[in-house]
This record gives sequence, C-alpha cells and structure tokens, in this order.
Amino acid sequence: MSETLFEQIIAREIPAEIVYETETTLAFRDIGPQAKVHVLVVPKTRYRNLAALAAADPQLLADVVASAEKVAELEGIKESGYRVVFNTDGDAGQTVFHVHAHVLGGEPLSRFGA
Ligand code: IU
Repeated sequence: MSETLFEQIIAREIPAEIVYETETTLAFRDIGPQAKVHVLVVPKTRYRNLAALAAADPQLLADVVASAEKVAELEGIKESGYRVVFNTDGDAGQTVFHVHAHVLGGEPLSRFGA
C-alpha cells in the first residue's frame, strides 16, 4: 500500500500529466493549479518534507532542484521567472507528506503572505 498518492503516480497506478522525468525525479501538473504554470516535482524516493530530504540525501535534493529548473525551461518560464515552493506542515498547508517542489509561473505572482 502506497504512503501517498504520489507513490501511485510515480508507479503509474493513477494518471497524471507528466511533464518531465529523470531516474530520480518525476514532474507532473498540479490538479489544482494556482498559476498558469503549476507543476510538482517529486523525488521518486519518499521523504516527508524538505528538511528530511536535505538531511538524508542532499544529492537527491539537488536532483529535485535541477528538475525544477528543467521544468521551467520546458514550460517556457525560465526567462520570465518562476517560484519554487516547498510547503512544510500545518500552517504552510502541506497536505501530501511526500516532499514536492511546486514550480509556479507563467504570469506575475503575488507576494507571499497569509
Ligand atoms: P501541498 O504543498 O502538500 O499543499 O501540495 C499538494 C499539492 O498536490 C496540491 O497543490 C494538490 O493540488 C496537488 N495534488 C495533485 O496534483 N495531485 C494529486 O493527486 C493530489 C494532490 I492527492
């Protein structure tokens, strides 16, 4: 049994619109986009959040960051600029406890806040 739906997406057990894949990462469109471009990049190995990933496997974190940049390039937003977000726990609204980078862009983004 998978820990989160993201394992099932990685295993191709449930569909997702995949935009990029490497040996260690998978990128797919968010089902509830918060910007014109909203893609999630996940490591294929599950860690609960950014800090856990960074502590356990810094190379894998670097792979996620490199994949996020590649997604920006593929989506045509590398030059205009984009945002990479890792939500962590309650107040940040993390709902899926398989670390993922949100890659957001394609339009001017509002600043951070509540
Ligand atoms: P969060 O950082 O944990 O809040 O982000 C989880 C995201 O995963 C959220 O933006 C959802 O819309 C998105 N998502 C998805 O794209 N596909 C899914 O099957 C599930 C969640 I579950």
